[in-house]
Amino acid sequence: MTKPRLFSGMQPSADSLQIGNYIGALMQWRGMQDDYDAFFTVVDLHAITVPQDPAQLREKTRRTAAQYIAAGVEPSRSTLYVQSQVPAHAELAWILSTITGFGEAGRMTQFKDKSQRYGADQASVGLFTYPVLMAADILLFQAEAVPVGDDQKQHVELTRNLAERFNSRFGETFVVPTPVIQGETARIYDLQDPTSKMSKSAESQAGVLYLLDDINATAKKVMRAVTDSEGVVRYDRAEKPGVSNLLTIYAALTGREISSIEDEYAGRGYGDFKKGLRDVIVAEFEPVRARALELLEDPAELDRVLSANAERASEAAEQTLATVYERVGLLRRG
Ligand code: AQP
Repeated sequence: MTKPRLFSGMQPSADSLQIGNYIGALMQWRGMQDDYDAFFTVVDLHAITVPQDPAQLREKTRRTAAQYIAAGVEPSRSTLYVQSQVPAHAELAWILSTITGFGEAGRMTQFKDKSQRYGADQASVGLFTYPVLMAADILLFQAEAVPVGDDQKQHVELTRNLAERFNSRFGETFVVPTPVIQGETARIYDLQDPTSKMSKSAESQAGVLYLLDDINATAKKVMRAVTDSEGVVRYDRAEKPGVSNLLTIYAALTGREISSIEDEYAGRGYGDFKKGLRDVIVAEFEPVRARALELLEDPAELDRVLSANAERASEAAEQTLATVYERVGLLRRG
């Protein structure tokens, strides 16, 4: 029996992924490989929607792929490749952009956030059409499931709308995908500013836990995380965003209920709680970091694996693209 398709990806926009990427996406990816024909992409074409240094971008792309593998994505079971090595992504994005409303694209909150960060004059058209490229990524593979963090939900909604619009205008072509989002753990916040989403390319790195950071630096960041003056380990997102965020991370990494962690630390204060969390994070990160760094010692082998996987991805993508071109009425080369 053929397995349903799954698509997901991350931008190579930093030297290292952060714990939100790990909990919100990678942990899910790892667990879904058995049940799905999965495509995991390093979305470098998305990363260039904001300025990137060319040499560093190549390095970040390899580093991102190495972290996927180190976190448990198996390139012999799932298709792990680099987006720009499969031209069909950009080709389908163009077609989809012709059926996307300007106002519809303008409502995407990520564009609003990022264009504010870079300033209206610096924000590129590519940043504006980012969600259309993401829709193309997903629809190319006829993916049924799209495991993402909560921040990407709006983009998957747009993808669904575009798939339905194309299907009704040109005939059944695309599978309409469903976002797979893990409730409470779907959004991890910055440790120094626990009302903002943690981001790998954040301006200040003080509140970001990077997978590839020196493990002592990570431990220090956990111990310095912002809490509150109540001194009680208790989940309350509105009143206690810092402690609630730490509880979310603890629960996600251990698979425990938040209430059981609250019980364990009842009457013990934040120092003990942070030490407990630090140990959990260090134990989780250490093997992933070691494996990723080992893979990066042989970039030629990593590049070879990625190229072979891109071949596999191209075959699947070209099939969808050929149907789309046919449906839209483009005259094909004889
Ligand atoms: N803080 C987060 N909590 C839970 N999930 C998160 N994700 C990202 N941040 C969190 C999920 O990780 C995947 C990576 O997506 P991406 O690299 O394409 O872009 P992003 O969502 O914009 O991630 P970052 O880390 O914030 O990157 P930059 O700084 O480059 O913008 C997605 O599944 C996302 O939901």
